[in-house]
Amino acid sequence: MFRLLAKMVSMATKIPELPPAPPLTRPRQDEGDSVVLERRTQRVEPPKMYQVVMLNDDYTPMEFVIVVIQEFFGKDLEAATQIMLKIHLEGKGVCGVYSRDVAATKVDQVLEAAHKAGHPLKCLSEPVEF
Ligand code: TYC
Repeated sequence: MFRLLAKMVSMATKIPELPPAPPLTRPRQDEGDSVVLERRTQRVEPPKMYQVVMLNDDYTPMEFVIVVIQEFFGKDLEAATQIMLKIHLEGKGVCGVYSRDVAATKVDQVLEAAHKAGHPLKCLSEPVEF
């Protein structure tokens, strides 16, 4: 009877054994009592950007190009005039930088406006090189 009682007390007060610990992964316990957390910063590539390049030609009136640059690229008269002159003197110039879809839309808008007005004005979009 006493032995049974002793066994019951022993079972009731015994600290249960822990299951075997899993292999150490992160977070890691080092020799001391500190926990080492590895910080992994997720780096995301910035989205590729596209510049809309306008090309010079001998026929499209300067005034038309200035209006187009103001209208579709949000430039004021002075900025649009400078871009137009750069294109006129150097053969091409960047009107703006956008995501791929927006740049493609700008190109379509310019080409449609030029075509409707009967001018040979051309522009294209290309990825910006860093
Ligand atoms: N070269 C044109 C002219 O002398 C003007 C012009 C400027 C045309 C820019 C196109 O993208 C252009 N009338």
